[in-house]
Amino acid sequence: MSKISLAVEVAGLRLRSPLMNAAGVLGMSPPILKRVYDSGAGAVVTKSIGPAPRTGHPNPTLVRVSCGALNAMGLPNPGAEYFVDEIKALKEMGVPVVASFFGGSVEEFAEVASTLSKAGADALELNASCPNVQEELGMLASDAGNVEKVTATVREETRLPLFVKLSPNVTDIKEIAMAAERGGADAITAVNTLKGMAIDINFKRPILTNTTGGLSGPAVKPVALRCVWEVAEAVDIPVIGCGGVTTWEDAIEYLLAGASALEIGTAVMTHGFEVYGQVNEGIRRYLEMNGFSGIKEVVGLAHQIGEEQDSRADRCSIRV
Ligand code: RRO
Repeated sequence: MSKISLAVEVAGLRLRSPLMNAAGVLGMSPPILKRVYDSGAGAVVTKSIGPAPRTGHPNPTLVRVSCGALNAMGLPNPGAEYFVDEIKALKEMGVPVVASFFGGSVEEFAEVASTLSKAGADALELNASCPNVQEELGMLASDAGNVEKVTATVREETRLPLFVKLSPNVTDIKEIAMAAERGGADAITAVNTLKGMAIDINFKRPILTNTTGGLSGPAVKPVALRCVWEVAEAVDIPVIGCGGVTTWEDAIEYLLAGASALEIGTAVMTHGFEVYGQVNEGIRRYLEMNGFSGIKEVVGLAHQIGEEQDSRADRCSIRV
């Protein structure tokens, strides 16, 4: 049995493993999230919680596509007040909880953050990036000014570690990440789903009732990995990678790109709860075989090697 620890500290949150589930994929039922933890995750992330109960979009809300899934759930959730007991139940079971949350306005974001902090969550993940919203703020993560304002307002409501989850559906994710950092975010989660759609060729109509939805799974990994790379270069706070992580090799790529922790979502649908244990084991073997003593030594390493290559290239071009 290997002695290498997979423990990480992200924005002041100590986790026994860098893995979490991605918000939404497994809902918010405490026994199901407990299974994620028992399968090897360091913490669990709830489905995004809003200020009031919400049924979400009518079915169909999920469709499998090649290399992934498209969803347009429409933020279904029972409302923050209802969720207080669910957080308490998870805490009683010894599970570290990251409460994902959203609002339709600056005030609603602040109100929900306050309720979830008091409920005993270990950290908050501000969902600035649902692709399936038509609220007052639209998709928050598409506007740097709004991201900074909301993050700063939420920051005043809570002392908990605050992650801000960004969208890949923007021109320049670095700009948005820097706005979240200025607003007081402790970490950036990169990224939410990529906006997409699927059409039923027999009915000749979009399959999702919402027409468009968010693409997740292996199909988005190269895009999400690029986002993590760019965000890691733009901010000084930790980055949490999210998008198509299925194997330990995916996880290592994300760590090398600059992620300090990872969220795994769609792979649970395709590979079951075991995915957390399998990815943990693969990371541990990789660390061992490459002579690393912990995760921290790998985080962002590809950037340093990139710099070395650049300086080698400079030296070559001077010689030429
Ligand atoms: O509920 C959803 O439709 C949803 C959310 Br809140 C999100 O953040 N990302 C996504 O793909 N779907």
